[in-house]
Amino acid sequence: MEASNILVGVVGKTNVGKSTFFSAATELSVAIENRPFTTIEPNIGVGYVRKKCVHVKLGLPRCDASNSVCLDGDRMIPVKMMDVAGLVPGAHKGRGLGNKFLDDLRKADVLLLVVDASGSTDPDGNPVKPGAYDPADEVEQMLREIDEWMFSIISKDWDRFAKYVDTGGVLDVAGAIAERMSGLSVRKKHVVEALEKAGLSDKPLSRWSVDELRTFTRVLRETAKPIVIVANKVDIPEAEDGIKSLRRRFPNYPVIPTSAAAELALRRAAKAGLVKYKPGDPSFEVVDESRLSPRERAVLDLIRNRVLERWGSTGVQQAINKAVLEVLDMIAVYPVEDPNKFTDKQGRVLPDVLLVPRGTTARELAYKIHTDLGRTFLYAINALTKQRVGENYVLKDDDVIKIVAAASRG
Ligand SMILES: Nc1nc2c(ncn2[C@@H]2O[C@H](COP(=O)(O)OP(=O)(O)OP(=O)(O)O)[C@@H](O)[C@H]2O)c(=O)[nH]1
Ligand SMILES: [Mg+2]
Repeated sequence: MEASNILVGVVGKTNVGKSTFFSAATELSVAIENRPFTTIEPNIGVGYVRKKCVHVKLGLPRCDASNSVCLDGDRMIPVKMMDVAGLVPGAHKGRGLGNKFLDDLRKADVLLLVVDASGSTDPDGNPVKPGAYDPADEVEQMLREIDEWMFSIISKDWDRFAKYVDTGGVLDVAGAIAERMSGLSVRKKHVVEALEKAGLSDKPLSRWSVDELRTFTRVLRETAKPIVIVANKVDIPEAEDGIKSLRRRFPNYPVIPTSAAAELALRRAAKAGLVKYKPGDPSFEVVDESRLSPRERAVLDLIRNRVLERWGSTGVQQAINKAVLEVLDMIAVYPVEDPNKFTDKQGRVLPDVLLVPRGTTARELAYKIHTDLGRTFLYAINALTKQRVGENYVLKDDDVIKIVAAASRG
């Protein structure tokens, strides 16, 4: 069973650490270099949301995680991730690599906007001395580029579409807009919300000014492509001021202090058996001091002092969790066959976990597992309480659920 269809997109200015972040999160090796435009083709991989495994809550000694991984009581739930080429201001006018590559992110549900919090790259991504630039300006420039990209998609053929909706007797205007933008993973609820926020719910589309269409685009971006600001390079002391500036100028965006390079180094050290470290941990443990080279020791000391003790973590896991669990508001649900033993047909304990939007009902879950299961749904059993629940039961985070369907009887 696939754990989720969520796609997390990694975007931002060139040379700020997007691929480093992606590599740390997915453990794939990709090209990383200190120069602009290292990445050209998108990198696609699997990262993980980290969440306490429900087997711990249930007091079970262990589980048999199958579509996910259980690391000593922490469920690592896969989500798709994509790292794309870097932007520069004016990309929508063709500067740098342009903005066409953002099309690869059309299906993204949430964007991680990686910025250089240390201010050590100029607007074109060239290395400069730390503190030379304000990362809040970088965020502003990047949001503008993302908006220009969306505007170019939305405004294409807009007049014809607007006339068709206004004169063609289309009753469901939001639905028509959503359908037109389904390629951008825009859903009707996003459109309804954006129309309301932009104050355009009742205005015929053909009477919108260009400015109104731009406002609508920006608001739609905020709802359909929500953004978490990954304030990277916090291992560099100048990032201290950068974080303050970001939080001051963008109070409505989550800002996660991050050191992607530190996370990458820790994961590699853990893989090599040099340290004990789980992604997202506030600290690590050296396995055997005598096995560390002086250089390795220096790097680990730096990570401990400048990143973990100062910021609490490397931020990579926190950014993914923030994006999926808080911004997208996903909850974890564990489907089982036997609600008493919490096992599947093969007797595996809590093998699968699914990420579903909060508000998902038992029947909707059944549909996600299998269309037949949804169609022939009879009732569900909440394995935590052993109670029978109906099709409209709204799932809660960490629910363990057995679905009983006509097709599965006998
Ligand atoms: N100090 C520091 N450097 C970092 C960090 N993350 C990445 N870097 C460095 O930043 C440079 C660029 O990293 P990449 O991951 O290639 O950046 P990118 O954003 O993917 O760049 P493009 O693909 O060229 O747009 C490399 O030298 C990295 O080692 C970090 O957390 N701290
Ligand atoms: Mg890159």
